[in-house]
Amino acid sequence: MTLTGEGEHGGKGAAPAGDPLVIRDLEFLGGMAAPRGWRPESTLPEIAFSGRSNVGKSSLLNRLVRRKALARVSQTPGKTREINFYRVNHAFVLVDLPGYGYARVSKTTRAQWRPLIEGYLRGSAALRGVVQLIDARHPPTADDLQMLDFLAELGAPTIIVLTKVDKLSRREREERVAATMQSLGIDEEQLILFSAVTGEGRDELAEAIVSLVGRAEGGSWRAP
Ligand SMILES: Nc1nc2c(ncn2[C@@H]2O[C@H](COP(=O)(O)OP(=O)(O)O)[C@@H](O)[C@H]2O)c(=O)[nH]1
Ligand SMILES: [Mg+2]
Repeated sequence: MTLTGEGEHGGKGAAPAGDPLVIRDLEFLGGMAAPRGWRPESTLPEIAFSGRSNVGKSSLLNRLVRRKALARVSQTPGKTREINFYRVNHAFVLVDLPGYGYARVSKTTRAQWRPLIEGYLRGSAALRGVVQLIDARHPPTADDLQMLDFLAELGAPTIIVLTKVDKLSRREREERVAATMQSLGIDEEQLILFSAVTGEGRDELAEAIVSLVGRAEGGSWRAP
């Protein structure tokens, strides 16, 4: 079975030509609720998605896999408390981390998430990379920067996605891209502009993920 499903589609219901990630099979494997709690036994490569609550993570995941409700689009930010695992094409696993930094969530609840998220990121031997979401309309929050520092310390390959870019004017886009590259010290190639409303950036993100998973043939960046 190929990763991208290339050459296996055609006819009725086929995805558009050139789709870097044709979803032929999608399965929810389960949720991890505690740092050393249950997690799937799957040893397939894992790509984790991180961002503050309400950044648009569920909407992005749904767009990515072309499903209406893979990840519930939440009206109640901060509700998802587990790390959810979704297997794609029997080839790799999308890992939906709980949204962090939502003010209305109690300090106690937030204190429980951090060890869960950090424990997973430190402990998953199958993790190949992280997609970090940042709201395109605002500078990265203190929580965003803390997460990025943590990822840098781990050495995890990281893709930065600016979400909800449909809400920006052309001029605001340019300003936010320049400011983000400067404040995070990254190149334009490490940055993906995304909109769950228009679908902008979906294929670019899919391609980046396929590439991270592909690199997994050689093992994790932290493998000995
Ligand atoms: N305009 C616009 N709104 C978005 C986009 N993505 C998410 N939203 C909205 O932002 C809110 C939070 O989205 P959700 O996907 O639940 O965020 P999550 O908490 O990070 O999973 C919802 O009201 C979405 O409809 C986007 O690309 N453009
Ligand atoms: Mg969500």
